[in-house]
Amino acid sequence: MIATKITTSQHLIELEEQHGAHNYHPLPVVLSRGEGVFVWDVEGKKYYDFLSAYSAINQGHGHPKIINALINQAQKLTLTSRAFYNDVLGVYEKYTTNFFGFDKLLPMNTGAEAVETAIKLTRKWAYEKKGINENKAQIVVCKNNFHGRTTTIVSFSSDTNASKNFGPFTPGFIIIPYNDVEALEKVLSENKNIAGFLVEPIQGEAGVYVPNEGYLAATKKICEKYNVLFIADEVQTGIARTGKLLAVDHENVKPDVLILGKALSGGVYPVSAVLANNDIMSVIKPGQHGSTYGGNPIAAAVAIAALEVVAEEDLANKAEQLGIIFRNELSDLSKQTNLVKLVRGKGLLNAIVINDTEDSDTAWKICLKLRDNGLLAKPTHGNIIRFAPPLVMNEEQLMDCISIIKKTILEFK
Ligand code: IF1
Repeated sequence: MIATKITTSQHLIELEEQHGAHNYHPLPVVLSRGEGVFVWDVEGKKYYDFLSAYSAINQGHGHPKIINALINQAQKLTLTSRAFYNDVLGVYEKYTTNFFGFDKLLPMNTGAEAVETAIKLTRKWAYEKKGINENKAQIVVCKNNFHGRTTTIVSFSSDTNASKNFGPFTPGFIIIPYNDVEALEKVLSENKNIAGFLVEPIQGEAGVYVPNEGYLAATKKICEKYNVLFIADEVQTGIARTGKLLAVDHENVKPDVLILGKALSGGVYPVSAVLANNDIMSVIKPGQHGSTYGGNPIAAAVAIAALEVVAEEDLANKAEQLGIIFRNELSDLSKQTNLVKLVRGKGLLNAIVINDTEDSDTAWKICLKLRDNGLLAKPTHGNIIRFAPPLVMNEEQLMDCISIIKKTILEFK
């Protein structure tokens, strides 16, 4: 039993520095408790969480319904593997396929695993249903995509920081510009071996890039025209974050393959999933794909609770309404200071673009000041600060956060 002596933030940072791989550069704050929209650091200072673990905590920290589902299931049965059935998985699969309107669900754990699953499913469908010659399938992706960090996924990243020296890379991917309908039409009309189009409805990591109205509907139509699967990566934009249950719902687009993660479990447990209809999902036969923890009883119980919270607390409409207030208030700010170039986003997935060069540390310094003023956020690439609070935030709290952001930026030197 490691003695849990009183430790300071600094000491805990030093522990990670000495004993942990340096694969992150966190904002210097050490959190020890979370509740709703708030987190507390080791010294007891309270903050608004304006990142929500990159949209995994849409339901707020420690939501009682989800935590109770975790505790109750953990005390009964945690893991069976898929060698045997368990009494929760089928219930979760039924609930979740109905919730999103698909025939089948393939349960995994992390977002990247779900993206990899979608890639394998799409390729298998291409060979066994579309009739593309084996090992010839291509999947179209977008420039500045972020779909996770496995070797195959970084094989089609356009961010050299994500891919450099991780080769050799997986072939079979074509990169086109994001938000460019003609680019998709061109590549699908010229190449008969396209199996799927993998797209984020809003590019989160790239800096909350919202495509033109109609982009998702137009690209879905083109996929139908060329019998190509439309694969929506809603790991970050899904689960009510952008003001609808799914970001594709803003354009009434029904993906052929839907990828979920993050807030599917409300940030309580790693849960991801791939959903598709029978004509696609039926190509996966026993023993052809899976994972030790995929579909475990805790994941199933937690995800049901997390989705029930989304429905019961009407989180999509909350995100929609609060997002409108947020962007209006922050747009005013861009008129008061040239430090803020613009505000963009949908629902409660927003970002401000700081008027400085990509490689400047201005956004980082602003986030340090936001931290001092009681609000936690972090820059994405360079000069963009993403703002993504839990969707359970109320209007009074949002206004409080907006005043913290305005104060911090207007006082920033
Ligand atoms: C990190 C970024 C966000 C995702 C989309 C799949 C995944 C993610 C659209 C993979 C994960 C996370 C990864 C996390 C930080 C965060 C992130 F900054 F990395 F890019 F949100 F924008 N599809 N995004 O956003 O899911 O395997 O992580 O469960 O790697 O630091 P995962």
